Amino acid sequence: VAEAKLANLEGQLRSLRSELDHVKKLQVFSLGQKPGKKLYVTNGKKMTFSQVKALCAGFQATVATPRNAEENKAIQDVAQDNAFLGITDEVTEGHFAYVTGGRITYSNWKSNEPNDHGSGEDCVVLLSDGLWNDISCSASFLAVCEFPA
Ligand code: NAG
Repeated sequence: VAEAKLANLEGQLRSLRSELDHVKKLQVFSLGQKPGKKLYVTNGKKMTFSQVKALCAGFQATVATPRNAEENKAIQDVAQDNAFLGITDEVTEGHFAYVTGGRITYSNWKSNEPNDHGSGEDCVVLLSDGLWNDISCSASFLAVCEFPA
């Protein structure tokens, strides 16, 4: 009886592995995933920065954060619209840092930005032209999450 149950479980495991393999291949194909490159995914929705953080965290992901020009372009291509980046100066005004920790080592600010305009701007939006502007964290922009390479 125990042997029969084990054989049955082994069969189900084989079937699940095969199905998972199939789903992974479909995902690579449909998202244009590149080996060794971070994956950026948008839900196509505009939301506040805290909502974007919560959305990405729910998928064990983080908010899209470009570390170089190539990643900046990859996010721009996925977003096709103004999108929040995982960078803020909420901790120390004027010191932009990754939400995941550490001062930024790459930036692509639009001229005269960041300027902490009006009542203050602690978040960062990637504009459709690829340049960055600091913006209010309570404004709504496209959500783009980042999955590790
Ligand atoms: C404002 C922008 C501000 C920018 C400024 C430049 C919004 C809500 N505010 O319209 O971030 O620094 O233009 O003149 O987009």
